[in-house]
Amino acid sequence: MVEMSISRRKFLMTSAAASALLTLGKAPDAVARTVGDSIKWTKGVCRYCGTGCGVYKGVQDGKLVAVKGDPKNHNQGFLCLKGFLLPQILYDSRRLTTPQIRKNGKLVDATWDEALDLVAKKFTSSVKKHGPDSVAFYGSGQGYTEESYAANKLFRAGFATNNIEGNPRLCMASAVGGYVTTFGKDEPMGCYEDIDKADVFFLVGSNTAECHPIIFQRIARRKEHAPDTKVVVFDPRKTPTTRIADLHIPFTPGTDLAILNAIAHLIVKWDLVDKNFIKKQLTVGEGKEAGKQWQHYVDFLATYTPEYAESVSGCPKEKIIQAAKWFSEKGKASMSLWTMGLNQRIRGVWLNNLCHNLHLITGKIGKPGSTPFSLTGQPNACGGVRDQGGLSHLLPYGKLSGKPEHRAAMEKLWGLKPGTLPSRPGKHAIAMFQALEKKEIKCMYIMCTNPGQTLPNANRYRKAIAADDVFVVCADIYPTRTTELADVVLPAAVWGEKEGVYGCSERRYQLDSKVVDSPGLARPDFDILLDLGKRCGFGDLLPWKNPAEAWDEIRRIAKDTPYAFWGMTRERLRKESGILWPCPSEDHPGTKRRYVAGEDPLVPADWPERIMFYGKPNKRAVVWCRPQAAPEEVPDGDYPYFFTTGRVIEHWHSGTMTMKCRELKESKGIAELEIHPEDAKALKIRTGQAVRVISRRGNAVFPARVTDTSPRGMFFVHMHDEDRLCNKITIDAYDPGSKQPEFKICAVKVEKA
Ligand SMILES: Nc1nc2c(c(=O)[nH]1)N[C@H]1C(S)=C(S)[C@@H](COP(=O)(O)OP(=O)(O)OC[C@H]3O[C@@H](n4cnc5c(=O)[nH]c(N)nc54)[C@H](O)[C@@H]3O)O[C@H]1N2
Ligand SMILES: Nc1nc2c(c(=O)[nH]1)N[C@H]1C(S)=C(S)[C@@H](COP(=O)(O)OP(=O)(O)OC[C@H]3O[C@@H](n4cnc5c(=O)[nH]c(N)nc54)[C@H](O)[C@@H]3O)O[C@H]1N2
Ligand code: SF4
Ligand SMILES: [Mo]
Repeated sequence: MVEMSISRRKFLMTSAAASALLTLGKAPDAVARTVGDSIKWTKGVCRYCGTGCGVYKGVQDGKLVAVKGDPKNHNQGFLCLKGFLLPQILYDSRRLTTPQIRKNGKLVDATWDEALDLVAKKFTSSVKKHGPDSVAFYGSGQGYTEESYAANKLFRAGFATNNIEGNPRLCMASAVGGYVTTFGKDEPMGCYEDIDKADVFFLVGSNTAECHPIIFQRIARRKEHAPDTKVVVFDPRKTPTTRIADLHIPFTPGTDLAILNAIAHLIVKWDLVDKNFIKKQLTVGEGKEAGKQWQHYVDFLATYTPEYAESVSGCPKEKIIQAAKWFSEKGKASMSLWTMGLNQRIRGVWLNNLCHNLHLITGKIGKPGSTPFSLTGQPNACGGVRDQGGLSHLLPYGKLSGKPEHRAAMEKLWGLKPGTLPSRPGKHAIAMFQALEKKEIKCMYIMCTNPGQTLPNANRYRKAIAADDVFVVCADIYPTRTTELADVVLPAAVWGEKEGVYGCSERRYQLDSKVVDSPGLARPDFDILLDLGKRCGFGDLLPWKNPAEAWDEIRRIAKDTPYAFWGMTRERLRKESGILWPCPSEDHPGTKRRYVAGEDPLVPADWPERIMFYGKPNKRAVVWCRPQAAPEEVPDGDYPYFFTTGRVIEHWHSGTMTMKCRELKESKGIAELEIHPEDAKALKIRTGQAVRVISRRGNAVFPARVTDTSPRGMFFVHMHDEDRLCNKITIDAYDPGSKQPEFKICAVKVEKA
């Protein structure tokens, strides 16, 4: 057989064609023809991105052989190629199938008893000797809700520490900060159906085409049906997303606060604000004098003329004016979607606030097609970590670990003695790895995430994880850049081999199904955590026989909170293709638009307004004055270029899964440094040449690709290549509010390697 690398163009075309085939309802036939007729299909969810596409998993002769889209789910049967190729992530020969313990520097096979007894002994004796905060858990927006919940309970109620974190800190923390400061409660208020009703899309710092392909496809479909639809993309780079844009707003990295404020400035100047909505539903900042509030905002915006924004950002003012015109046009529905270009910034929360502002001042919110919508990256960052309280400062379902009354309420729900839950603040992700570095944290359990590759300033934190006198446990499905540093490696069951609930971007909770057994000794994370809990003496806290029992407890914990999903029984989730919360009772269909009277069951029937922002005590959302502020590190004489990192459609984060799929590895398997032709000329660099990228923190070598996708003065690489660690270069400075690191911007120099 001739091994030929398929071109990327062909790859993308194949992806689209496969998707098209499936929506035409040809899927069962087409897939069955390639895999045979005796296939058994079971409903589930894609385990990759936060789009949360519904799938059917096809099993034949005890093997997961195919995946097809669920036509009844929001994705209407469409999937991207990563989704179709999921079966391959189960069956690579490199799967971890045996627990391993590091002895004399080498990982050697062990039994579960040996491995978990050792983990239990290390964690419990560390708590005894050094106190509860000497242990920590670092989890993931890719674990099931039941798994994250079990870990949360084990660490907070069992070990009595708030050192519970996860990769959503690197991803969604600024979105959480934005929602909470603006609306008082986390999570989007809109839904995917809004896409079908929107006339104008703002895609801000989001490469939707590559990172949320099925959402992007829905936007493209909307444009096809309503050709007047406008798509505006705010991104310093040209991407496959900017390619369908009616307007691309390019700018110097880090200057989009000025642009978003300039858009608000114009809307106010043109008097296209919704005065009635502002008067009845909003405040400007918190604690401002009622009468002067609006004027305070108008005064704040005075600086942000389009001319000023152009001078700060380099984006021609005509483009900013055009974007403002489209967004604010009366009678048109506007939807904004954003992701890491905004969140991974030291001003991530502010940027989120600025997106919300545009919707609030125009009243383009809570109506079909009009909504601010933060796209979630991972399949269960919303359901399993944000909602369920898997970050150090949170407790389940909107409660905070720093609030005595919230801890007391949780203690009651969990049947704990008053005072059991710790009041000491836990550490956020970066602080946690810094505490590991200082040996304040001595034992860490890492589950379903690969921080040895994906933390910023990786040299520093890889060293901390690898240090001899700390004890790090890592549960994964393959050897990774983290397992290579860990003291104990636990083989986990993967998607398809276990069951649990995922919650995607639009508050849709869905049940993912087990269809095959895991190989060797690999076990579901849920079972491993329960087993460890027992060995540590906390069996009573985790009394469930299976994830379904834990789910019932979770439903009970969430009852009477704004997350109300009591109505989502396991039976319903098994039958239905996902339900959007709030869903307070078993006969409730779920809620498309939150806060909206007549739609959201938590808004009282006699509420006189269209919307009730019940997350805030005064039921008003907040318009925030957030000024332009520079990134932590900008180019200078020594490090003259911007460096940014991100994603391509073929691969997933650290590549542990997608690099096991042949078709995906062959397309974009290697991280290339994208260099603008002018920079390449000045630096005398040609495509294919090895280039060393150097920051104040570290360096890595990439083959160059000369292309005009990045603007002059800015380099891009994708983050998926475990042999070329871009995070040795990135910066670990973080947003003071959300503590989310500024992956998207740092300064570098380059030299030929
Ligand atoms: N194929 C694929 N899909 C994924 C993932 C994956 O690994 N692979 N991961 C999932 C996860 S967890 C996440 S968080 C999402 C991420 O989804 P996205 O955020 O869409 O992806 P990124 O490529 O990280 O970054 C988006 C864009 O931010 C731009 N950017 C850089 N600097 C700035 C700036 O100063 N301002 C603005 N406005 N933009 C800037 C970059 O040029 C980039 O195009 O994707 C999810 N989907
Ligand atoms: N340079 C740069 N770095 C970034 C970002 C960026 O934009 N640029 N983005 C950041 C963001 S937004 C995110 S979300 C993070 C993601 O960072 P990570 O979460 O570290 O990356 P993943 O590759 O998704 O890691 C998931 C791990 O879980 C394993 N796994 C898969 N299924 C299971 C399972 O069922 N159980 C267990 N125990 N393990 C499993 C996989 O093999 C993999 O090693 O990266 C962050 N890092
Ligand atoms: S768009 Fe996301 S959820 Fe949907 S199939 Fe692709 S990777 Fe999976
Ligand atoms: Mo993410």
